[in-house]
Amino acid sequence: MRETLKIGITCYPSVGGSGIVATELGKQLAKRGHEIHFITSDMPFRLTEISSKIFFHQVELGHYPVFQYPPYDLALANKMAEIIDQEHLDILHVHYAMPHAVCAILAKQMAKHNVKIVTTLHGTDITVLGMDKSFTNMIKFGIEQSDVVTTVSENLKQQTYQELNVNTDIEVVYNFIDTVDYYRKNNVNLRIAYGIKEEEKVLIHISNFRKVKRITDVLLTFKKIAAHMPAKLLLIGDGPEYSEMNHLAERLGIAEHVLFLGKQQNIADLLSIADLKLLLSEKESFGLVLIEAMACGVPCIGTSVGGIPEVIEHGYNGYIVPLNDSESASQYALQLLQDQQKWLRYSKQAIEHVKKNFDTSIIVQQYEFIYQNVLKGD
Ligand code: GMT
Repeated sequence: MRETLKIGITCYPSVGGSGIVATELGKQLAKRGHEIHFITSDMPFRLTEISSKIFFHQVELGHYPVFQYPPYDLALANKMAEIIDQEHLDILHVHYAMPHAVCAILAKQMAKHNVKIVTTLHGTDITVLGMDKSFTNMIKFGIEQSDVVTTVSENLKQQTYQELNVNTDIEVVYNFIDTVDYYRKNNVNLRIAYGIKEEEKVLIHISNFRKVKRITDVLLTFKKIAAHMPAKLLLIGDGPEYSEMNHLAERLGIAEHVLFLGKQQNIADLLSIADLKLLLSEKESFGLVLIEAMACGVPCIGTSVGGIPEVIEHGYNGYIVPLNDSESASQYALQLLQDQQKWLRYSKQAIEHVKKNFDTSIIVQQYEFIYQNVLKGD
Protein backbone atom coordinates (compact mmCIF):
# COMPACT_ATOMS: atom_id res chain seq x y z
CA MET A 1 0.00 0.00 0.00
CA ARG A 2 1.33 3.44 -0.97
CA GLU A 3 1.22 5.93 1.91
CA THR A 4 0.77 9.04 -0.20
CA LEU A 5 -0.86 9.30 -3.59
CA LYS A 6 -0.92 11.65 -6.54
CA ILE A 7 -4.54 12.61 -7.11
CA GLY A 8 -6.09 14.69 -9.87
CA ILE A 9 -9.42 16.39 -9.09
CA THR A 10 -11.87 17.82 -11.61
CA CYS A 11 -15.02 19.70 -10.63
CA TYR A 12 -16.96 22.79 -11.57
CA PRO A 13 -14.92 25.46 -9.79
CA SER A 14 -17.76 27.96 -9.32
CA VAL A 15 -19.94 28.26 -6.21
CA GLY A 16 -21.97 25.09 -5.63
CA GLY A 17 -22.05 22.08 -3.35
CA SER A 18 -20.09 19.78 -5.65
CA GLY A 19 -17.34 22.37 -6.15
CA ILE A 20 -17.11 22.93 -2.40
CA VAL A 21 -16.97 19.20 -1.62
CA ALA A 22 -14.32 18.56 -4.31
CA THR A 23 -12.14 21.49 -3.25
CA GLU A 24 -12.38 20.81 0.48
CA LEU A 25 -11.58 17.16 -0.20
CA GLY A 26 -8.45 18.19 -2.12
CA LYS A 27 -7.37 20.52 0.68
CA GLN A 28 -7.86 17.85 3.33
CA LEU A 29 -6.05 15.18 1.30
CA ALA A 30 -3.12 17.58 0.86
CA LYS A 31 -3.01 18.06 4.65
CA ARG A 32 -2.69 14.27 4.92
CA GLY A 33 0.36 14.32 2.64
CA HIS A 34 -1.17 13.45 -0.75
CA GLU A 35 -0.21 15.48 -3.80
CA ILE A 36 -3.28 17.13 -5.31
CA HIS A 37 -3.66 18.37 -8.87
CA PHE A 38 -6.80 20.39 -9.58
CA ILE A 39 -7.61 20.23 -13.31
CA THR A 40 -10.39 22.78 -13.77
CA SER A 41 -11.51 25.61 -16.02
CA ASP A 42 -10.82 28.17 -13.29
CA MET A 43 -9.31 28.37 -9.83
CA PRO A 44 -11.80 26.65 -7.45
CA PHE A 45 -13.29 29.47 -5.37
CA ARG A 46 -12.50 27.79 -2.04
CA LEU A 47 -8.85 27.26 -2.98
CA THR A 48 -7.64 30.23 -1.01
CA GLU A 49 -4.69 28.89 1.00
CA ILE A 50 -1.20 28.06 -0.25
CA SER A 51 0.04 24.49 0.11
CA SER A 52 3.17 22.88 -1.30
CA LYS A 53 1.04 19.80 -2.00
CA ILE A 54 -1.64 21.53 -4.12
CA PHE A 55 -1.29 22.35 -7.82
CA PHE A 56 -3.75 24.02 -10.17
CA HIS A 57 -3.80 23.20 -13.88
CA GLN A 58 -6.12 25.44 -15.83
CA VAL A 59 -8.02 24.09 -18.81
CA GLU A 60 -7.30 26.62 -21.55
CA LEU A 61 -10.12 27.30 -23.96
CA GLY A 62 -8.72 28.59 -27.22
CA HIS A 63 -11.11 30.61 -29.37
CA TYR A 64 -10.82 29.27 -32.87
CA PRO A 65 -12.96 31.07 -35.44
CA VAL A 66 -13.87 27.80 -37.22
CA PHE A 67 -15.51 26.34 -34.08
CA GLN A 68 -19.00 27.57 -33.35
CA TYR A 69 -18.62 26.52 -29.67
CA PRO A 70 -15.42 26.38 -27.60
CA PRO A 71 -14.61 22.64 -27.15
CA TYR A 72 -14.43 22.60 -23.29
CA ASP A 73 -14.86 18.85 -22.95
CA LEU A 74 -12.07 18.02 -25.39
CA ALA A 75 -9.76 20.66 -23.94
CA LEU A 76 -10.39 19.17 -20.49
CA ALA A 77 -9.73 15.58 -21.66
CA ASN A 78 -6.54 16.77 -23.33
CA LYS A 79 -5.36 18.54 -20.17
CA MET A 80 -6.23 15.51 -18.04
CA ALA A 81 -4.17 13.21 -20.28
CA GLU A 82 -1.26 15.65 -20.15
CA ILE A 83 -1.31 15.84 -16.33
CA ILE A 84 -1.80 12.06 -15.91
CA ASP A 85 1.44 11.48 -17.86
CA GLN A 86 3.41 14.47 -16.62
CA GLU A 87 2.62 13.95 -12.91
CA HIS A 88 2.11 10.17 -12.96
CA LEU A 89 -1.27 10.46 -11.29
CA ASP A 90 -2.51 7.41 -9.38
CA ILE A 91 -6.11 8.58 -9.20
CA LEU A 92 -8.27 10.97 -11.20
CA HIS A 93 -11.28 11.86 -9.05
CA VAL A 94 -13.98 13.56 -11.11
CA HIS A 95 -17.17 15.15 -9.87
CA TYR A 96 -20.19 14.65 -12.20
CA ALA A 97 -20.50 11.82 -14.72
CA MET A 98 -21.21 14.26 -17.48
CA PRO A 99 -19.02 15.63 -18.80
CA HIS A 100 -16.20 15.00 -16.31
CA ALA A 101 -16.23 11.17 -16.12
CA VAL A 102 -16.58 10.93 -19.89
CA CYS A 103 -13.60 13.30 -20.33
CA ALA A 104 -11.59 11.26 -17.82
CA ILE A 105 -12.25 8.04 -19.74
CA LEU A 106 -11.05 9.64 -22.96
CA ALA A 107 -7.98 11.02 -21.14
CA LYS A 108 -7.18 7.59 -19.71
CA GLN A 109 -7.24 6.11 -23.19
CA MET A 110 -4.95 8.84 -24.50
CA ALA A 111 -2.45 8.74 -21.61
CA LYS A 112 0.49 6.35 -21.43
CA HIS A 113 0.51 6.19 -17.63
CA ASN A 114 -2.16 4.04 -15.99
CA VAL A 115 -4.62 5.90 -13.76
CA LYS A 116 -7.77 4.89 -11.89
CA ILE A 117 -10.92 6.93 -12.35
CA VAL A 118 -13.12 7.65 -9.35
CA THR A 119 -16.42 9.37 -10.19
CA THR A 120 -18.65 11.06 -7.64
CA LEU A 121 -22.26 11.73 -8.61
CA HIS A 122 -23.81 14.78 -6.97
CA GLY A 123 -27.33 14.43 -8.30
CA THR A 124 -27.46 16.99 -11.04
CA ASP A 125 -26.54 14.29 -13.56
CA ILE A 126 -29.84 12.67 -12.77
CA THR A 127 -31.65 16.03 -12.93
CA VAL A 128 -30.14 16.70 -16.36
CA LEU A 129 -31.22 13.22 -17.36
CA GLY A 130 -34.77 14.02 -16.36
CA MET A 131 -34.68 16.95 -18.76
CA ASP A 132 -32.95 15.28 -21.68
CA LYS A 133 -33.16 11.52 -22.12
CA SER A 134 -30.73 11.66 -25.04
CA PHE A 135 -27.90 11.90 -22.49
CA THR A 136 -28.84 8.62 -20.78
CA ASN A 137 -26.37 6.46 -22.66
CA MET A 138 -23.52 8.88 -22.22
CA ILE A 139 -24.04 9.20 -18.46
CA LYS A 140 -24.37 5.43 -18.19
CA PHE A 141 -21.12 5.05 -20.15
CA GLY A 142 -19.34 7.52 -17.83
CA ILE A 143 -20.50 5.57 -14.78
CA GLU A 144 -19.83 2.05 -16.11
CA GLN A 145 -16.35 2.88 -17.41
CA SER A 146 -15.23 4.48 -14.12
CA ASP A 147 -13.17 2.29 -11.79
CA VAL A 148 -15.17 3.41 -8.75
CA VAL A 149 -18.43 5.33 -8.51
CA THR A 150 -19.69 7.08 -5.40
CA THR A 151 -22.90 8.98 -4.65
CA VAL A 152 -23.48 11.52 -1.90
CA SER A 153 -26.51 9.70 -0.48
CA GLU A 154 -28.19 6.31 -0.45
CA ASN A 155 -31.18 7.90 -2.14
CA LEU A 156 -29.06 9.09 -5.07
CA LYS A 157 -27.52 5.63 -5.34
CA GLN A 158 -30.96 4.01 -5.63
CA GLN A 159 -32.14 6.69 -8.04
CA THR A 160 -29.08 6.10 -10.23
CA TYR A 161 -29.80 2.35 -10.38
CA GLN A 162 -33.46 3.00 -11.20
CA GLU A 163 -33.00 5.71 -13.81
CA LEU A 164 -29.93 4.32 -15.56
CA ASN A 165 -30.05 0.62 -14.91
CA VAL A 166 -26.27 0.65 -14.49
CA ASN A 167 -24.26 -2.47 -13.93
CA THR A 168 -21.78 -1.01 -11.43
CA ASP A 169 -21.28 -1.15 -7.67
CA ILE A 170 -21.92 2.27 -6.19
CA GLU A 171 -20.55 3.36 -2.81
CA VAL A 172 -22.21 6.04 -0.71
CA VAL A 173 -19.90 8.71 0.69
CA TYR A 174 -21.74 11.59 2.34
CA ASN A 175 -20.88 15.27 2.08
CA PHE A 176 -18.71 16.49 4.94
CA ILE A 177 -17.87 19.59 6.92
CA ASP A 178 -14.86 20.70 8.91
CA THR A 179 -16.19 21.30 12.40
CA VAL A 180 -12.98 23.19 13.21
CA ASP A 181 -14.21 25.98 10.87
CA TYR A 182 -17.95 25.52 11.29
CA TYR A 183 -19.08 26.12 14.86
CA ARG A 184 -21.44 28.54 16.59
CA LYS A 185 -19.81 31.87 17.27
CA ASN A 186 -21.04 34.66 19.49
CA ASN A 187 -22.03 37.19 16.82
CA VAL A 188 -24.28 39.66 18.62
CA ASN A 189 -22.75 42.56 16.70
CA LEU A 190 -23.69 41.00 13.38
CA ARG A 191 -27.31 40.73 14.51
CA ILE A 192 -27.25 44.41 15.46
CA ALA A 193 -25.57 45.35 12.15
CA TYR A 194 -28.41 43.71 10.24
CA GLY A 195 -30.98 45.52 12.39
CA ILE A 196 -32.27 42.33 14.01
CA LYS A 197 -34.06 43.09 17.28
CA GLU A 198 -33.31 41.12 20.42
CA GLU A 199 -36.75 39.53 20.53
CA GLU A 200 -36.69 38.47 16.86
CA LYS A 201 -36.00 34.88 15.80
CA VAL A 202 -33.83 34.43 12.72
CA LEU A 203 -34.65 31.97 9.95
CA ILE A 204 -32.15 31.32 7.20
CA HIS A 205 -32.11 29.85 3.70
CA ILE A 206 -28.97 29.45 1.59
CA SER A 207 -29.03 28.31 -2.04
CA ASN A 208 -28.28 29.13 -5.65
CA PHE A 209 -31.86 30.38 -6.11
CA ARG A 210 -32.77 27.75 -8.70
CA LYS A 211 -36.44 26.80 -9.08
CA VAL A 212 -35.77 23.36 -7.53
CA LYS A 213 -34.92 25.10 -4.23
CA ARG A 214 -38.58 26.21 -3.88
CA ILE A 215 -37.85 29.56 -2.27
CA THR A 216 -41.55 30.34 -2.76
CA ASP A 217 -42.26 27.72 -0.07
CA VAL A 218 -39.58 29.26 2.16
CA LEU A 219 -41.33 32.67 1.90
CA LEU A 220 -44.80 31.16 2.46
CA THR A 221 -43.54 29.27 5.53
CA PHE A 222 -41.86 32.37 6.89
CA LYS A 223 -45.03 34.44 6.44
CA LYS A 224 -46.92 31.92 8.59
CA ILE A 225 -44.22 31.97 11.26
CA ALA A 226 -43.94 35.77 11.29
CA ALA A 227 -47.70 36.02 11.86
CA HIS A 228 -47.15 34.45 15.31
CA MET A 229 -43.76 35.76 16.46
CA PRO A 230 -41.28 38.54 15.71
CA ALA A 231 -38.89 37.12 13.13
CA LYS A 232 -36.51 37.88 10.28
CA LEU A 233 -35.63 35.73 7.27
CA LEU A 234 -32.10 35.83 5.86
CA LEU A 235 -31.95 34.74 2.22
CA ILE A 236 -28.40 34.05 1.13
CA GLY A 237 -27.29 33.35 -2.44
CA ASP A 238 -28.14 34.44 -5.93
CA GLY A 239 -29.54 32.84 -9.06
CA PRO A 240 -32.40 32.74 -11.56
CA GLU A 241 -35.20 33.16 -8.99
CA TYR A 242 -33.67 36.15 -7.17
CA SER A 243 -35.80 38.99 -8.65
CA GLU A 244 -38.98 36.95 -8.64
CA MET A 245 -38.50 36.16 -4.93
CA ASN A 246 -37.94 39.86 -4.20
CA HIS A 247 -41.29 40.63 -5.82
CA LEU A 248 -42.98 37.74 -4.04
CA ALA A 249 -41.78 39.00 -0.64
CA GLU A 250 -43.37 42.37 -1.54
CA ARG A 251 -46.63 40.75 -2.66
CA LEU A 252 -46.82 38.65 0.51
CA GLY A 253 -46.36 41.81 2.62
CA ILE A 254 -43.26 40.45 4.38
CA ALA A 255 -40.54 42.39 2.50
CA GLU A 256 -39.47 44.43 5.54
CA HIS A 257 -38.75 41.19 7.45
CA VAL A 258 -36.82 39.48 4.65
CA LEU A 259 -33.15 40.34 4.10
CA PHE A 260 -31.75 39.41 0.69
CA LEU A 261 -28.01 39.24 1.33
CA GLY A 262 -26.81 37.88 -2.05
CA LYS A 263 -23.74 35.64 -2.25
CA GLN A 264 -21.73 35.54 0.96
CA GLN A 265 -18.37 34.04 1.89
CA ASN A 266 -18.49 33.75 5.68
CA ILE A 267 -21.43 31.43 5.95
CA ALA A 268 -20.51 30.20 9.45
CA ASP A 269 -20.77 33.79 10.77
CA LEU A 270 -24.25 34.20 9.33
CA LEU A 271 -25.37 30.76 10.49
CA SER A 272 -24.21 31.68 13.98
CA ILE A 273 -26.96 34.32 14.24
CA ALA A 274 -29.66 31.96 12.91
CA ASP A 275 -32.20 29.97 14.95
CA LEU A 276 -33.61 27.74 12.22
CA LYS A 277 -32.72 26.74 8.69
CA LEU A 278 -35.25 26.00 5.96
CA LEU A 279 -34.41 23.78 2.96
CA LEU A 280 -37.67 22.99 1.18
CA SER A 281 -36.25 21.77 -2.15
CA GLU A 282 -38.01 19.50 -4.62
CA LYS A 283 -34.65 17.89 -5.56
CA GLU A 284 -31.68 17.57 -3.22
CA SER A 285 -29.27 14.67 -3.37
CA PHE A 286 -27.76 15.57 0.02
CA GLY A 287 -28.00 19.25 1.05
CA LEU A 288 -24.52 20.36 2.09
CA VAL A 289 -26.02 23.54 3.56
CA LEU A 290 -27.83 21.40 6.13
CA ILE A 291 -24.64 20.13 7.72
CA GLU A 292 -23.10 23.61 7.53
CA ALA A 293 -26.08 24.86 9.54
CA MET A 294 -26.17 21.95 11.98
CA ALA A 295 -22.43 22.29 12.69
CA CYS A 296 -23.24 25.87 13.76
CA GLY A 297 -25.98 24.64 16.09
CA VAL A 298 -28.86 25.53 13.77
CA PRO A 299 -31.67 22.93 13.68
CA CYS A 300 -33.11 22.40 10.17
CA ILE A 301 -36.47 21.81 8.54
CA GLY A 302 -36.19 20.00 5.20
CA THR A 303 -38.46 18.26 2.75
CA SER A 304 -38.78 14.48 2.50
CA VAL A 305 -36.93 14.62 -0.77
CA GLY A 306 -33.72 12.97 -2.05
CA GLY A 307 -31.03 12.63 0.59
CA ILE A 308 -32.48 15.19 3.04
CA PRO A 309 -34.01 12.53 5.37
CA GLU A 310 -30.56 10.91 5.58
CA VAL A 311 -29.21 14.16 7.02
CA ILE A 312 -31.93 15.52 9.34
CA GLU A 313 -33.22 13.26 12.12
CA HIS A 314 -36.90 14.09 12.39
CA GLY A 315 -37.91 15.09 15.91
CA TYR A 316 -34.33 15.00 17.15
CA ASN A 317 -32.29 17.74 15.49
CA GLY A 318 -34.89 19.12 13.08
CA TYR A 319 -37.97 18.13 11.11
CA ILE A 320 -38.86 16.53 7.80
CA VAL A 321 -41.97 17.80 6.04
CA PRO A 322 -43.70 16.82 2.80
CA LEU A 323 -42.83 18.82 -0.31
CA ASN A 324 -45.00 21.89 -0.82
CA ASP A 325 -46.35 21.84 2.75
CA SER A 326 -45.64 25.25 4.24
CA GLU A 327 -48.33 24.63 6.88
CA SER A 328 -46.45 21.70 8.46
CA ALA A 329 -43.12 23.50 8.12
CA SER A 330 -44.45 26.58 9.93
CA GLN A 331 -46.09 24.47 12.68
CA TYR A 332 -42.83 22.64 13.42
CA ALA A 333 -40.89 25.90 13.28
CA LEU A 334 -43.21 27.53 15.81
CA GLN A 335 -43.05 24.48 18.11
CA LEU A 336 -39.29 24.75 18.20
CA LEU A 337 -38.84 28.50 18.26
CA GLN A 338 -41.39 28.99 21.05
CA ASP A 339 -39.74 26.43 23.35
CA GLN A 340 -36.23 27.56 24.33
CA GLN A 341 -35.36 24.32 26.18
CA LYS A 342 -36.35 22.23 23.21
CA TRP A 343 -34.42 24.51 20.83
CA LEU A 344 -31.27 24.21 22.97
CA ARG A 345 -31.60 20.43 22.94
CA TYR A 346 -32.09 20.28 19.15
CA SER A 347 -29.20 22.68 18.60
CA LYS A 348 -26.85 20.56 20.71
CA GLN A 349 -28.06 17.38 19.04
CA ALA A 350 -27.51 18.91 15.59
CA ILE A 351 -23.86 19.67 16.43
CA GLU A 352 -23.31 16.16 17.83
CA HIS A 353 -24.99 14.56 14.80
CA VAL A 354 -22.64 16.34 12.39
CA LYS A 355 -19.53 15.52 14.44
CA LYS A 356 -20.52 11.88 14.61
CA ASN A 357 -21.58 11.35 10.99
CA PHE A 358 -20.35 14.06 8.65
CA ASP A 359 -17.09 15.37 10.04
CA THR A 360 -14.17 15.77 7.63
CA SER A 361 -12.02 13.31 9.55
CA ILE A 362 -14.56 10.50 9.00
CA ILE A 363 -15.46 11.11 5.37
CA VAL A 364 -12.01 11.95 3.98
CA GLN A 365 -10.79 8.66 5.39
CA GLN A 366 -13.54 6.88 3.45
CA TYR A 367 -12.30 8.43 0.20
CA GLU A 368 -8.69 7.47 1.06
CA PHE A 369 -9.84 3.91 1.65
CA ILE A 370 -11.58 3.86 -1.74
CA TYR A 371 -8.42 5.14 -3.49
CA GLN A 372 -6.18 2.59 -1.77
CA ASN A 373 -8.61 -0.22 -2.53
CA VAL A 374 -8.91 0.49 -6.23
CA LEU A 375 -5.11 0.66 -6.54
CA LYS A 376 -4.66 -2.69 -4.80
CA GLY A 377 -5.35 -4.57 -8.02
CA ASP A 378 -2.26 -3.01 -9.70
O1 GMT B 1 -27.72 22.28 -5.24
C1 GMT B 1 -27.27 22.71 -6.29
O2 GMT B 1 -28.00 23.24 -7.12
C2 GMT B 1 -25.78 22.60 -6.59
C3 GMT B 1 -25.40 21.15 -6.76
C4 GMT B 1 -24.00 20.99 -7.33
O3 GMT B 1 -23.91 20.23 -8.29
O4 GMT B 1 -23.06 21.58 -6.83
O5 GMT B 1 -25.45 20.50 -5.50
C5 GMT B 1 -25.53 19.09 -5.53
O6 GMT B 1 -24.35 18.56 -4.94
C6 GMT B 1 -24.18 18.88 -3.55
C7 GMT B 1 -22.85 18.30 -3.11
O7 GMT B 1 -22.85 16.92 -3.19
C8 GMT B 1 -25.36 18.33 -2.74
O8 GMT B 1 -25.20 18.65 -1.37
C9 GMT B 1 -26.66 18.95 -3.27
O9 GMT B 1 -27.75 18.37 -2.58
C10 GMT B 1 -26.79 18.67 -4.76
N1 GMT B 1 -27.95 19.41 -5.30
C11 GMT B 1 -29.02 18.79 -5.80
O10 GMT B 1 -29.15 17.58 -5.82
C12 GMT B 1 -30.09 19.69 -6.31
